[in-house]
Amino acid sequence: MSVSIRTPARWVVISALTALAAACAAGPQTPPQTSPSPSDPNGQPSQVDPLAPYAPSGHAAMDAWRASFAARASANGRDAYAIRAVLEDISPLDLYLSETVTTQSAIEEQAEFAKPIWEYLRTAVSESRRVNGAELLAGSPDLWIGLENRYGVDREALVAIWGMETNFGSYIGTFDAANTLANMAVEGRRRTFAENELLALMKILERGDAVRTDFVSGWAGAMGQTQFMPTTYLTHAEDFDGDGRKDIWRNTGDALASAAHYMSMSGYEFGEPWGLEVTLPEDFDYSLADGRERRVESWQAQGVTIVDTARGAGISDGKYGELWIPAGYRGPKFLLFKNFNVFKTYNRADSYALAVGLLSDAVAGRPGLSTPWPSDLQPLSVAQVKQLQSALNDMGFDAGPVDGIAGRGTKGALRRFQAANGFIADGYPTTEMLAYVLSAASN
Ligand SMILES: [Ca+2]
Repeated sequence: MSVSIRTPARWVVISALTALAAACAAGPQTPPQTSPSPSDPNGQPSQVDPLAPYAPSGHAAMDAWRASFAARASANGRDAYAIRAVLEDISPLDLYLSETVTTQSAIEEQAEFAKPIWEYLRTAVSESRRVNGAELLAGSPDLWIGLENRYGVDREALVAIWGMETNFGSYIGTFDAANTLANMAVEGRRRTFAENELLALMKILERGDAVRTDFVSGWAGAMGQTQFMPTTYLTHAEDFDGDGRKDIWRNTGDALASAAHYMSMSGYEFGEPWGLEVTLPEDFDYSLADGRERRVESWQAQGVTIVDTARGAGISDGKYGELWIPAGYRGPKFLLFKNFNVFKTYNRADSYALAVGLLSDAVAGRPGLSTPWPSDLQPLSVAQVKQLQSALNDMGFDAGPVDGIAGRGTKGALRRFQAANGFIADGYPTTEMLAYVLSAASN
């Protein structure tokens, strides 16, 4: 899609007016203010009225929403200057406000859920990304040491997040966060969320951490080299170089420090693996891959073996980990630790966190996976997953709602079917397994 950032021309006018007002206020002949006046971020009196009519956006519902939201933001205590700056230049985007339904459903589609995991990983953890990440790690050792010392987050994890979010700062999006979030609010399904993010943008301006023209974002409002939503920026952005701005757009140190601060606050464990590849014995009880964390020593007692013996030796027996089998018994298997969940605070998809983990290992020069992905397997379509769910439900295996998403409930039900019918009970839906289930259900 080719939506460019709108030049905030009116914002320039407002800025000039505000500067003029400030200059006048500083002069000796300034008349006394007749009523309490809102202030700009520097505490200067402002002539900006947040509730004065805005120029029409060309979209009636957007204009009505803006008038209402400006009043609520003002009642919420937001500065007149900041309200006006955020709401002045909004305009309808087809992405959110088009009449066609297909565009709307495209918004909701998350790439992580649409492709088999190995296809997703092929682009997310590409060889060029590994090479670029490794070069960036080697290129500025002082930066990485400084970040590790201050935040306790491993450099390879930081570079992997940076690579995943914006290809190391090379693609930070072409939207304006204020406009895209305003569109989201008008569209309506995520109005409360979007309005809260817009209030955060206003607070950022009030604090002076960034300026209005900084707010470059992706289509959903995530900003800068590490794709922070405005509320995350408010709570976690950092001014690493101490120049008074939290510039996650242009300043790599600020961006990476902000990501490191966020990961640190999410419980990142320095020097610990996010996960380790394991192998399982042939008679392994796959129902143990149920999302429950167990001690490493318990896993070892079940025959779970860490492939990288050197790194495995550094893991304490009492550490808790979850067994994860993302692509069935033929594919790679993992013990996942705390840092995997820290990656998921960035993006809740398991496949995203796995990509971050594998990329972090790759840029650190660690060996890749010993077991290949079963890429010959054809993933089930949504319609096929529904058939599977419905057949499992008919036979009493309780797959939950027939929604076409092969989640935890579906996999658990399939596992119970497999165990009852003499298959390896990995719960992984293949076309072959679907055929068995449909055949059993029709008998
Ligand atoms: Ca800075």
